[in-house]
Amino acid sequence: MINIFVIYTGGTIGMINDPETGALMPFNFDQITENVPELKRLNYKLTVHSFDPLIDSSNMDPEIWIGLADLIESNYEKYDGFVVLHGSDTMSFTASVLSFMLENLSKPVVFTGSQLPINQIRTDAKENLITALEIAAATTGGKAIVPEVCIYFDYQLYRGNRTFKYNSSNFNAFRSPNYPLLAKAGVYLKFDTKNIRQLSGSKLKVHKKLDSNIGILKVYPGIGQQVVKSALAADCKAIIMETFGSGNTSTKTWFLDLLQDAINRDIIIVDISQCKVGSVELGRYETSKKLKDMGVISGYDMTFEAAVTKLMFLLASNLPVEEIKVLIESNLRGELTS
Ligand code: ASN
Repeated sequence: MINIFVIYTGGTIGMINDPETGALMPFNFDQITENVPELKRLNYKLTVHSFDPLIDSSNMDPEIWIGLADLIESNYEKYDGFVVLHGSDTMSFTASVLSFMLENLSKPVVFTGSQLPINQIRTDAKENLITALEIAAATTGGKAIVPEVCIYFDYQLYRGNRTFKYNSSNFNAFRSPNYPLLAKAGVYLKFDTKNIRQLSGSKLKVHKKLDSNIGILKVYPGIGQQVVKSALAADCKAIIMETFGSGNTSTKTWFLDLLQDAINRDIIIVDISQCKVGSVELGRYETSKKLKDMGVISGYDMTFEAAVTKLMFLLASNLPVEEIKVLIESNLRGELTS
């Protein structure tokens, strides 16, 4: 029988309304099983680990991510696949960070959740949960079909580190504009194997250190010198700079001088675009040529979620800054196309 380890972290899927305030808050796993009698008809052995306390995913943080990676590592040999029930708000961050922490993954880690609680009549939770379990259990020739950290939501299976939460009110909450779907669920569950990462054959290696010393500089026309100065003066090891179009910024001397000064202080500046589709191409325009010359690093087509978590993972590695810069621009887990 197929053995699946379900990790229930919280999120809307298992929430009920607080009788006093009316606000949605997480509730225990029994509430999930009671509402999905179909689970008994699946021929899988499910083992459930519930977080204590269960959380709304807005309270997710690196310490919990390390605990999650640890939990998967210590149960890795016993199970065929993992399903993580998680709030949708930060699901893309958690899926991204786990893709970096779980090196040489050969089993599915499928994230899912829902936009409506499982006890509501029009809920999207049941389909998401049942199909996520089927994906975690799917094998061919004795091997997992999807040995990746992925997100299943609203009939679509995505590579986790390519997603972001796009919609807070519809069931199709996620988008992955720079990487195609891994599978689509309709009458059949159709895997697109050419988009799924192949196994390396090496043993799982779990990285359990993260460094969140990261700053953000989101540029906009008219951004003031003081704003840029304070963003770059923060005591950070790396700054994610969210730029225009294919990685462009103002070419004002004061702006470029402030960036150069930060780089001289060994702060890594990673350029990702405010556009959700397409890639940073440093040097394509005059407005990014100088960035490239001074040593700004390209985030290519990485999502913000992937960029933040990749930096947390790499900054904790204790590698020299120059090596970290090379790795940021490299494709480590299918998170970027360079
Ligand atoms: N606030 C919820 C969470 O992220 C949203 C959801 O799950 N749909 O925990």
